[in-house]
Amino acid sequence: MTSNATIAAIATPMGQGGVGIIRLSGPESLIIAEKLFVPGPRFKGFKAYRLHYGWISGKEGQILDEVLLAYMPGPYSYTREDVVEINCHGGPAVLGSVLEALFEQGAEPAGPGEFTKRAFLNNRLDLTQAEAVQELISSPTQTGALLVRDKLQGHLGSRVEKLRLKLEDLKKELCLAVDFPEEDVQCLPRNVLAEKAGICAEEISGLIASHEQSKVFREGALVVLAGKVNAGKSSLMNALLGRERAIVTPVPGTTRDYLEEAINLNGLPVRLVDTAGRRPTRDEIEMIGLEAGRSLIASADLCILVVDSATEPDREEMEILEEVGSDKILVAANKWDLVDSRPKWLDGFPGLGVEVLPVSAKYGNGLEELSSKIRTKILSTRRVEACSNMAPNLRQKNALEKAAQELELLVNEADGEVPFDLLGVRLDYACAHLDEITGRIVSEDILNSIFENFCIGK
Ligand SMILES: Nc1nc2c(ncn2[C@@H]2O[C@H](COP(=O)(O)OP(=O)(O)O)[C@@H](O)[C@H]2O)c(=O)[nH]1
Ligand SMILES: [Mg+2]
Repeated sequence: MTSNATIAAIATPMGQGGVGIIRLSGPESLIIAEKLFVPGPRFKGFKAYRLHYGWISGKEGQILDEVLLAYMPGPYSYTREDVVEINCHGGPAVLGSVLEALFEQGAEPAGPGEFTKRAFLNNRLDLTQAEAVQELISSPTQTGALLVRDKLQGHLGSRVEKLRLKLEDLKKELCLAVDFPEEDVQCLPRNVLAEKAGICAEEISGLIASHEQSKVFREGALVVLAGKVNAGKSSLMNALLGRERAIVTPVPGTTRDYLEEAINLNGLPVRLVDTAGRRPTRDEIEMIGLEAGRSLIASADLCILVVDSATEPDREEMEILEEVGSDKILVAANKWDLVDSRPKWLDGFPGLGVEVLPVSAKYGNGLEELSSKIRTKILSTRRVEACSNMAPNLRQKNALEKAAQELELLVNEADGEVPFDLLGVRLDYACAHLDEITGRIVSEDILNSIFENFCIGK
């Protein structure tokens, strides 16, 4: 499946940087690079895995850049092919001219993710590791990146592979039972088959659950600020962001649409949303804004109900509490700076199982406590830290679900009269779905859809 072409691309992001790297991979890598490389004074020929100082020249012999060139012969390279990496200066024009010179010498432009795809096709990585490369690069926070590292090392892949081996063993036992039907009972009693398949299905369910649990680290948790007009939602949004993003005025109904901004809560990526305040209205624009707010609140991982500490929560605020439920809500008692003593209404809240945190968005008080509460509240329902280092991505989760479905069907059917060879087909299907995850057997379509989301140069 691997193409024989030697491919080249800029591997570092576009823009200005101290260094920009151009990567070549394929049988002609060194030959092409050699044609353009003008060695520095102490050069004594290319040595594998060493840096070589020199210059890259263009077609007319003009110097394009001063570089460090590394030669990594296969199979000990990223792609397992011969790889050359040229460290140039990191400017788009410099990199562009060096890349063009390589194309003139016969290199072909690399497609999206083609280096990693070649690494996969040459068995240096399984598919879960190849996908982890992309997941690692796009992790929004360090904690999120930490969760991907085990996958990059192949731990998810080997876990899935182990599961597959268990299913294969079960299949062998099943075949024995089919071949020697008279010994049916001794070979593989139906209840044992069901039990073994059930154990595998459960293990798969565990992996599926960790997808949900770690989702917040990949996609960010949705935290929605809700409440009545003028409670200080926009002020709190700005205070948490640390800049004046939302317009704040004493005029009720200042925010009519919703605003979304990303923040990093100690490793947890959060999509923080400010919504229009609740109040009865006939204004068409405001009504649309309120509706948008409602559906955001409904899909939020956490809702912060912002209330004015000086006034007892009223019907609209209680309505939000009921809509969301105590699991997914925190109350921010705002404008705490304006109250002299602890307001009486607060005492009614703990009974509802809702936590109330005093804050002053205007003066920046209570924000750290609020931030850390937001984080722990979101994570407490997910047990994220414990088990998500192998969390499958969406594609992998879908394949796991299909595998689990086959096994669950098998468990049910094993109890009845369904013949063993038909039950064996369920095991085959389950294995095929697991193979899609590791890439042991995978269609060209799936491969393309995975790698086309990669950047060029990866
Ligand atoms: N004293 C005091 N005033 C605040 C506080 N937070 C917001 N305000 C004021 O309350 C008014 C409404 O604030 P805003 O953030 O626009 O409320 P929103 O309608 O809920 O978005 C503005 O005049 C703010 O300056 C606070 O913590 N203390
Ligand atoms: Mg507002």
